[in-house]
Amino acid sequence: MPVDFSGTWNLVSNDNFEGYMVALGIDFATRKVAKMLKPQKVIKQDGDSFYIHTTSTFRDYLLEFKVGEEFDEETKGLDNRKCKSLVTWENDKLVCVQTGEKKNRGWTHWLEGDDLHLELRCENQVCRQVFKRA
Ligand code: VLZ
Repeated sequence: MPVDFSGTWNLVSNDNFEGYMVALGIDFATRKVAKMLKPQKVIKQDGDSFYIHTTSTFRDYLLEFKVGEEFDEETKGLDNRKCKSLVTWENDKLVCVQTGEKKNRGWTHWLEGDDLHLELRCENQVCRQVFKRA
């Protein structure tokens, strides 16, 4: 059985989100609000087609892509940059490389036990998030 990320997931831990937001150039006031949030992710996976909706009381962010197909991403409501994004499988991990103005930008999703993990990378900062099924 291939890995299936589908479901509704609630954030339970968020390590160094602050450092990640600073690396993205998010302003102080926005960071202050954003780091208090407990975002929820709704993921719909159909084979290699993904819908990942990150929602919160403050901002939300929708990403739709197919694994292996590069797409133009505009991080509206986040740092508002444009990048070329490509998501690939690395074994059972879903790895995104976001090529653009920011070096070393991307993220990785994987499942560990009943938890959904997300590592967010930008420049020299790594944010580690863990989600549990709602
Ligand atoms: O996740 O790129 O699941 O896009 C945080 C919303 C969304 C809270 C972070 C507001 C998106 C923040 C992380 C205001 C600055 C992300 C991908 C992997 C899908």
